[in-house]
Formats: sequence, C-alpha cells, structure tokens
Amino acid sequence: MKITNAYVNITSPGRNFVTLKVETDEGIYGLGDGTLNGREMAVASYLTEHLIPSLIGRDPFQTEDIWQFFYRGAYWRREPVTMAAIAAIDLALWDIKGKALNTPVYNLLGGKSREGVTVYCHATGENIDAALEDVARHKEMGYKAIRVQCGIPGLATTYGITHGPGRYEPAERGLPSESAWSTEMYLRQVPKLFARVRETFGEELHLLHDCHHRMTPIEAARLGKELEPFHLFWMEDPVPAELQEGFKLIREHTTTPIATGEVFNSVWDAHDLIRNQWIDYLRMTLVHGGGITHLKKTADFAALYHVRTGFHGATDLSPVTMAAALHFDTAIHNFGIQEHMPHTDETDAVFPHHYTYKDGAMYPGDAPGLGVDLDEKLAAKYPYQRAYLPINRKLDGTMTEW
Ligand code: EZ4
Ligand code: CO
Repeated sequence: MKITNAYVNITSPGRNFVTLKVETDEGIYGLGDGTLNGREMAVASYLTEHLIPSLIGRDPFQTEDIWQFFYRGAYWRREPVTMAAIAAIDLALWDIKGKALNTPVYNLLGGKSREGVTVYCHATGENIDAALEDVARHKEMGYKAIRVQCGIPGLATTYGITHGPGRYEPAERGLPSESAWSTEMYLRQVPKLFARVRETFGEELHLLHDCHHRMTPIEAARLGKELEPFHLFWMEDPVPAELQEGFKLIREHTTTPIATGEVFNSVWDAHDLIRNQWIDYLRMTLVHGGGITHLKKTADFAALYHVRTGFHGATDLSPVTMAAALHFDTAIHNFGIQEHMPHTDETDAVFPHHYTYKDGAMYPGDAPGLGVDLDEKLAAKYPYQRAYLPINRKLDGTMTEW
C-alpha cells in the first residue's frame, strides 16, 4: 500500500479543529488530529509545508519508521507544534492500518484489557451551592468520577467555570482576554468546596480538581494537605511542570494523588516525574504527545513506576483524538481514567463517530480503525476563527505562574 495524497482540513464547529486526511492507492484513508488550541495555523502550516511532501509515496503500515523519520529528521526536536503535526500523521496511519486489517485499533495495541473506559466529567458553579447542583446533575447522568471547580469569592471570573447558559468552552474567540487571579483567595475556597461535596454526596464518588498550574510548590503542598480528608482521586497541575523537581516538594508533604502533563509533548517532559514517582497520573494525550506510537512507549515506561494514564479530554481535542484515546485506554494495562468533556452537537455532526457513553464509561466501538469520520461538506460551513485561552494576572498586575 502507498500513500497517494494527504491534506489538512480546518473547521470551527463551535471551536477550531485541525484534521489531517491521508489517502492511499487502495482507496483506504485515515484521519489524524493536529489541533493545538490557540496555535492551530502553525500546525496546519507545519504539516502542509514540511511533512506532507515527504509523506507521499510511503507505506502507511510503517508507523514506527515514519514517526522516527519526522521526529529525528526535523533536527529541531519536540515542542507542541512539531509533536501535534507528527501525531496527526501517526493517528491517520494507525487508522489506515486498522481499516486495512479490518480491526479496531485497540486490537493492534494489545486487545481489550477492559470493557469500558472510566471517564470523569466536569461540574462547575459560580459558587459552592451552584457547583453542588452541577455535581448532582452529572451524578444523575451516571458519572462515577467528577471534576469539581467553583468560582472564587472576590474574583470576577475563574478559569474552568461556566458563565451563563450553554456549554463550557475554554477558548474564547477574538484576541485573548485577561482576568485577575489570587492564590490566597483560591486556597481559602477549595477546601471548603470539597468539604461540602463530601458532606452532600458521601465517600463513593471519585472527586478530581484542576489547579491549572497556578501555584508554587509550597502552596500546592498546603492545598494537597488540606484536601487529604476528602480523598481526592487527583489534584491536577498543581504547579507549572518545566521544573520537574518542583513536584518533589509537593510529594514530601501530601498523600493527595497528583496528575500532570496535559501540556507535555514528549516522554522527556515527564522523565524525572515518572522515574522519581513524583506523580500518579500522566495527562499527556495522543494529539500533543506525538500520537499512539510515542504514547505507547511513554505509558509502558510509566507503568514501571506505578504511574497510570489520565488523558486530557477537553473539547479542544477533536473527536479523532477522543476516538484514538478510547482505543488506547481500552487496550493498555496501566490505564487510570479518561477526561470526558462532550463536544458540541455541531462538532459531533462534523465528525461522525462510533464511540459511545453509558453510565460513567465510554466505549471505542468495534468499527475498523479509529471509527471516526469527517464530513468535509459540513466542515466547510464552519470556517476557522481566531480563538485563545484567557490569560491571568495577579491582583497587582503581575503575570501568574501560568
Ligand atoms: O486548559 O483544554 O483539564 N483540562 C484543562 C483544559 C485546558 C484546555 C487547554 O487547551 O485544563 O481546560
Ligand atoms: Co487541566
């Protein structure tokens, strides 16, 4: 089999997605996701200008060699743009391989290790009472694991909180907005939130919380310690992770489990975190971490150190990544949990897919390959619109940790 053509599709059914379609001489095609929130066009151009010309004519079954060719061949290694572009190709090739062998991708990764993939959802509220109502609503929907975030008294907006009606979407159209942040106020609020959640819903529900890299290690250590009585499933991104050693200090002070890595793009970003057992869950997912080929090796390395996966699953990861993640989660041994933030109906229509949700779990489906498609006609109705994540400053105007 030979790759005959490949091109990038950019669409914005509620938010921007960069999709790669790879075609072969046998009529089989594969889809890959290269979406990088707020930097979409950089990945699209990287693919079109620099990778696709070298991809044409290759054997799509050579997932390992093609990955190494683009990783090593670039000379300039790593960083999110490069790794998302490589991931887009890698995912499309695994999709082709599955379709050509007439089997779902999970069978190429070891087969089913479990029936369903446990997912966690997002509950939010502008205050604690509203957050509790949202937890109750998600519990009704069958979720067994819920991330809980709430507004901070004294701050006008808080990242991760839905404002007004409609679905939560972290990226905002136009240029990035700026909002105010106070770690002192945040640290006072979060233990109160989780005390109320446990009081209301009991011990059984898995509770998660995302700190969005806003703290210093000693502040995170304090929060982890104060949250211990509420037995969180994890505390996510307590600090920015460029300094992997920062996690050592947190670890020395608290038994609250720690997840990090949604912004990582290589095993080297997590090398010290994993081999020193400073984290419990790794969040680097397929689109940002070089695809299935690189994540499989990373997950296997993590398994040696009791680190499990907890893939990022926000709406800026397209249904192609979601499908691939569910195949991966179904197959590997050290799967921990999968984030699930449902896409808009428009997005689901542009990307028809076989994966499903039921009673707190998701299933990749049994279609050959990844089991996701792209309706290019419909996609064309939603042109790209510039959109970014909000940026935070402390109350005195200083930029925050993140
Ligand atoms: O900020 O997906 O855990 N989820 C998150 C998300 C991320 C966005 C980044 O593009 O932190 O809201
Ligand atoms: Co996060």
